[in-house]
Amino acid sequence: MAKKFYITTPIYYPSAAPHLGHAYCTTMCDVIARGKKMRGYDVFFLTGLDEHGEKIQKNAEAKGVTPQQFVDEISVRFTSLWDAMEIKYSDFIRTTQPRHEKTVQKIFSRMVEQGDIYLSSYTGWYCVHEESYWTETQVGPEHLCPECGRPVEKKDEPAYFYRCSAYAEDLLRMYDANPNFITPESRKNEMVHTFIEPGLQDLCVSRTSFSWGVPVLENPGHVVYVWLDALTNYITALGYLQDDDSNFKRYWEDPDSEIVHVIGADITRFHTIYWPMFLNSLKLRQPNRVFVHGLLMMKDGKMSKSRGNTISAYPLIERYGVDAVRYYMVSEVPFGDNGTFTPEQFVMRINQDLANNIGNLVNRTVSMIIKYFGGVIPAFVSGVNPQDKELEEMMKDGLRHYEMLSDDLKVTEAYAEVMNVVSRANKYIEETAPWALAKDPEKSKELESVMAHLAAVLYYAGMLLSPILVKKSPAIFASLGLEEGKVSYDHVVDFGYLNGLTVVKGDQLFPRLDAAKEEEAIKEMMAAPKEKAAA
Ligand code: ME8
Repeated sequence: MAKKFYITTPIYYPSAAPHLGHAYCTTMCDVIARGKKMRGYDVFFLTGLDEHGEKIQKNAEAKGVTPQQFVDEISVRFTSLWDAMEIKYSDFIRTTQPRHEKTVQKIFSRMVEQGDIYLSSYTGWYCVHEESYWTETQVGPEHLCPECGRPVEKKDEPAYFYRCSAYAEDLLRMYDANPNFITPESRKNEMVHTFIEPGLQDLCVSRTSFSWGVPVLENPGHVVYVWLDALTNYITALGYLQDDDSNFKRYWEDPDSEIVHVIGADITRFHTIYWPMFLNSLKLRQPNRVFVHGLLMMKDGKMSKSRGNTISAYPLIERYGVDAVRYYMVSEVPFGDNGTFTPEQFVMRINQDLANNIGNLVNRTVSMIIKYFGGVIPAFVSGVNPQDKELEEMMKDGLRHYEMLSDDLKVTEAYAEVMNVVSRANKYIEETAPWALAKDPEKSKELESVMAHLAAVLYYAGMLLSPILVKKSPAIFASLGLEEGKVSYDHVVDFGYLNGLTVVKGDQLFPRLDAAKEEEAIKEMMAAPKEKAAA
């Protein structure tokens, strides 16, 4: 039976339209999900929106619409962007959907019944922007939010609390038993030393000061505080405590299902401390991993909706194609590290990797097979040229590394393995010099072998890059004369698979860009008026 894999993005706040930072996280998850599907896993990929909270309520009021109208409008901006980015999610959860709200109420009631949640009152420093309460020490003498730097306000209200102390020990035991639970490792140390060791404060899980949230059935006037509401999306979307809970059984309850949450560093505390505790309360298994990716920044700091220093993915997709944008995200920022978006690097990646490396290999290989063999791919034989074996071994090793690195979520490195093989193949052309072999009738075997090897590399690269190059990968297969149904992961190092097929010359895969001109064009996109950039 196929191995199960459940991957989630954070559910984003639809307080404004999405920017390239949101697209980054979602694209990385899409690439991971597609990669697993390609390898035969049974995959469920969830993304969605976190639609409640004071910030949404205030933004809606400012616009003169209801919060529901407000989120309905912005949700379309998210789903349209995901369509444009070719994101193939299995489900899109919105926390205003009845399936979610009803389940959150059941979860809340159960926690109250169990004594995990109790009624008290809260006084604290509250940041409206981050929707977080902070302690006196955290806000410092100037009373500024430690996360976003905005002024915080003192608040006092009746509120329900989640009893964290009950589960702190379990949490540390769970981290010890699952060394990969939080990756990268540095994030785990930060959680343990900054939050758990000093003693966890009970978490406020309801509000009375605003109304845009899931009503607490036990106590009218209270709405569920946004993190208990938000985090549970990962199970409500699967049908937890609902009539049809088949996906929940399949992707969550099954101990063999691998569960991965991908998040940004800003929300690590919620996913690695509170979420495991909530799951403990519900007597549910833990996810296998919370992977903390880095931020995509602009030169002047973190890209964020409120700072207005965002760049939209749309003009980039329009001008360079979705594959180029997806490839840039995977290759430029090692997954887990922070990265800075610059027009120079964007253009350099396209030119160096896509145009000069893979694009060039496709172009040269197809042209030479047409020129020397009338378009028919010669039969694959091993060991004719001195470099043949090395190239074959590199492909086999590369495949093993690709799988291992992908499974470990070292996504950037995994795809770099594939691009290394492509570079090696371009070098193999220089070394074997097919144009010279073609002039010597004694060397026809050598020439056949070179062409068969190059075609095999195209199949290999087309397949392994397909989770990123969703449009161009089918074009590579088409140029090898393969019909859609004939493409399968099983043949990725099945070197004789292409024998006798007839290649087809297609359009240039990735035309080389005029660097200076394109850098200017991207700078203009970055300077576009905020509303346009966010569209
Ligand atoms: O925090 N670079 O929503 P949010 C890379 N609703 N990724 C970025 C980014 C950037 N510049 N900016 C945002 C929330 N992200 C909550 C989450 S989950 C149960 C609730 C990504 O709209 C990154 O993954 O502020 C970050 O964690 C997430 O968007 C935060 O999105």
